[in-house]
Amino acid sequence: LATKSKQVLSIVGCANGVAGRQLGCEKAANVLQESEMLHRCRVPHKWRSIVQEAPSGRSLGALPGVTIVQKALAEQTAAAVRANEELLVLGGDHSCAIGTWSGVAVAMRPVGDVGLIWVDAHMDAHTPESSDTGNIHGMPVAHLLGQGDKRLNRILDRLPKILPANLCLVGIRSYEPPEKELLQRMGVKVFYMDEVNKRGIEDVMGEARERVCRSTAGFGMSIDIDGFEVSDAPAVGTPEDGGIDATAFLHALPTLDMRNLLATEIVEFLPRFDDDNRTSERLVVNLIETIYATKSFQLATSRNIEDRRRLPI
Ligand code: 5AB
Ligand code: MN
Ligand code: MN
Ligand code: MN
Repeated sequence: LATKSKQVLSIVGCANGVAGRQLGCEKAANVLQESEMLHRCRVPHKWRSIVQEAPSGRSLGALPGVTIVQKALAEQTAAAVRANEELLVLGGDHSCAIGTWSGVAVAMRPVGDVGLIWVDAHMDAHTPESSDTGNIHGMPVAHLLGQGDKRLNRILDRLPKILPANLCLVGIRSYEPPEKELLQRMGVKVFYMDEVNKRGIEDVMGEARERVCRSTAGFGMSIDIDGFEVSDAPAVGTPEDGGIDATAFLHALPTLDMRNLLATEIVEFLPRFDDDNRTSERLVVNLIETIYATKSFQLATSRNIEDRRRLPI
């Protein structure tokens, strides 16, 4: 692990969009690969690959195509984890979480379970049966927990990829009753937006990180940018008012112990909806820079946040 601080960040793009409410997320990986803002990012990085979407229908008609793409993505993320690479996945609509975390979980099986912090406005905990829209970007959480369609919950192996106790959702403010029932029944911790507003995002993310690391070999973050305030991330297909303040989130990140962060994914960026200042693209790059500057600093100095609070740096 110690050598990871000197490593180049490996980026896997997933150019998928048919599982979203609106088409367009499939353009994000290529936009980010060409992004001047990302080129100037002070975290050294290289693109490992971009997984391309297979032709398929929309809504539940996308399921066969999504299965093919997510298996290919899972093979990429598993290979990156096995090679001890520092891994970032850039989506794509949020169905790419099925591939990202299936690959990470299967590659980590010999070491232990994987914890996951899910930052989102939505629960993404539908099954094909419970969903009103049939849009698979609203279903990755259920499938990672082993629920739903076997084509999507048995990628690379037949086991559930994330255990309920190792999962926390943060920023939630839009969901349908069957999603809440599933998560409650399985015992998944949800930090709703009203709790974030009361306690502050730093406190909530600290508790979430602590929970997902209690009995795991490391943790990941799946960041749906519609979790943030719409003015901070306008370029999304399913905006919801009253989200996480992005500046507060960026300030909270360096207070988290990131040393056992296994991978991050940033999803649901829909480039054609960005504003003239490219606010959403800027947020994606700021998230990458803050997360990986924090992690490499903590590894290089072997300090966690408790040490940093004691020592002047
Ligand atoms: B996202 C909705 N619950 O199932 C559905 O952006 C929205 O990945 C899902 O969080 C939003 O279609 C999925 C109404
Ligand atoms: Mn969302
Ligand atoms: Mn989502
Ligand atoms: Mn969305």
